[in-house]
Amino acid sequence: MAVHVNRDDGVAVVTVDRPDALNALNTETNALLLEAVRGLSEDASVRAVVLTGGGEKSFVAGADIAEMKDLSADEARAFSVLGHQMADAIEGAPQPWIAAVNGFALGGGCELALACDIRLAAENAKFGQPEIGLAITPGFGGTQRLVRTVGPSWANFLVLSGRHIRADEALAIGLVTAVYPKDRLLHEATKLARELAAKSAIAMRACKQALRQAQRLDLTSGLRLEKDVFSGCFDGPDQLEGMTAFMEKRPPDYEGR
Ligand code: CO8
Repeated sequence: MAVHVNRDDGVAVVTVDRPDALNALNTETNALLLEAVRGLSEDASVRAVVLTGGGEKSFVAGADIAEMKDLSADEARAFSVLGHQMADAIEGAPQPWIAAVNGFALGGGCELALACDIRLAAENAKFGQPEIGLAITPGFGGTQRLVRTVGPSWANFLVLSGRHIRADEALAIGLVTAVYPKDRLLHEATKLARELAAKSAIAMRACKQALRQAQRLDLTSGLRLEKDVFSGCFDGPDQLEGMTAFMEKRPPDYEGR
């Protein structure tokens, strides 16, 4: 199987594992990944997810070029739709998703990382949207999410040139939030996931929903949504427990409601 899911104490680690093809996404891998995302979204015991690539060299080196080569326009649309469904499922998941980028994150791989809530990189990671070199555009959200994540200046440069950038450059432009030595990346990503998993699941979901909508709504509508999600937190027991625990100088014990 090209996708593995390991659950441990509220944290799931999802590994895209086709190292012989640098974890390129073919239809089968996309379908397995989508199935994994949907399964995890329905599993309330999983409160944070880490996404990484199998092998030593790559997170995901893009969509599978060998498979894409002979697609018709209609087949290419179906391929792109599947990719978009996966990105939407990750964005819409109740838990935070952390991309642990352990090597090449190119094309669909960079776009997959962009669908995650937080991106961490290993020092050897490389990012890029090389599609222009194949005479196609990004097709898995890259033209839209990259602009919203790093701004039009860097997004234009990356998409129009097809050049790869290093992890330190990705950090400088805000594409990732931290860079670690390769052998520490998964440890750091899992540590962060555990930290997020310990928060109130209902508040995490509400924050994620509001942040996601910030990419889609105009400011007035977004600020209205924030009032709704903020006040909604006061409908469940976690808010009282969180504030009581703070006042009593003890860790909170959340119900996730
Ligand atoms: N697709 C298929 N096979 C791949 C891919 C890929 N994207 N990337 C690497 N491979 C394969 C190679 O063909 C090679 O296979 P083999 O050993 O059988 O020859 C193996 O992986 C190892 O690769 P290399 O020998 O090339 O390794 P190098 O270290 O020399 O180079 C690179 C690594 C720089 C990553 C190089 O492999 C490369 O440039 N790969 C292609 C990267 C790319 O262009 N990605 C974008 C693809 S287009 C895309 O993602 C569009 C997304 C839109 C829709 C998505 C819907 C889900």
